[in-house]
Amino acid sequence: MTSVCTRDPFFVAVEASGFERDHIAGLAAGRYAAIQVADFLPAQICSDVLTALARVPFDAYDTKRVDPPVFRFGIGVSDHRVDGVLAETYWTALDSSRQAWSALPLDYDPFDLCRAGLGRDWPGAVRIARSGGRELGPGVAREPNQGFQVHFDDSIREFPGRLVDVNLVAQFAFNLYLSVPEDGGQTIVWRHRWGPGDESFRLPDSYGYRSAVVGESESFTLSPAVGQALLFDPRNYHAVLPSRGGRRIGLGFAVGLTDSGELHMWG
Ligand SMILES: O=C(O)CCC(=O)C(=O)O
Ligand SMILES: [Fe+2]
Repeated sequence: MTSVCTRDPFFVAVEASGFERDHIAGLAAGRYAAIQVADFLPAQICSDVLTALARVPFDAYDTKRVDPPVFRFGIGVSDHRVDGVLAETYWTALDSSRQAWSALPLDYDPFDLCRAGLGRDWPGAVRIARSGGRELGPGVAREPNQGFQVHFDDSIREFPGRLVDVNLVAQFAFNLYLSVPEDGGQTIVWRHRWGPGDESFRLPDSYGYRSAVVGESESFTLSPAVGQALLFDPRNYHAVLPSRGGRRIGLGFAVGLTDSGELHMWG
């Protein structure tokens, strides 16, 4: 009798002590679904960045589209997408966001450190992406205390006319966790990608979907730890569970692998 395989051996999260070229290439190729790196940045740096962020006010993402609310410091492209195009408002908001980040009492840019850590073993260039010749933002600090709905991220679907000035052959989402709650706050990733039938599960006016959209798909659940970095393919549906006891703050940005083997990041 042949045995029935119920788990996809390639739908796994690898744990490593740093971002290795083979793992990033494997994520792009579908050999892995996520890469987790504990102690990605020194604990002192994580704590200094968190202390700086704890003293400044966070805004909410557009609460009509993002409910329950998610707080953020810095801006992302998702709040400035109008009919699949990046609106001019993004650039004005980016100027204010750059000023707010550079006013933090830190003598380095935490996103520079994240890009350097992610690219340390990567053979190609690692840089911030451009859109229409202009450099996009480097990322955002996000605080989804009440969780993220089940959703996917795919700039090629969200910005069909193209968001970045290069051809992307793979996309990743990067998160570095700076503060995690005592309980809850797990990230769940399902082995399910968008299909046209999924739109019947879409929550009204929301970025999210009813959780039934993922059906019986297999999933893995990650409990973030302070200092840990997570890189995954955000075309797989994912969600963040609500937190209890403490803020859940992370730095996040999108990463695109280009057709010339570079890694381009944006917020
Ligand atoms: O905070 C997380 O763990 C994941 C957030 C998310 O939705 C993403 O990175 O695309
Ligand atoms: Fe996401």
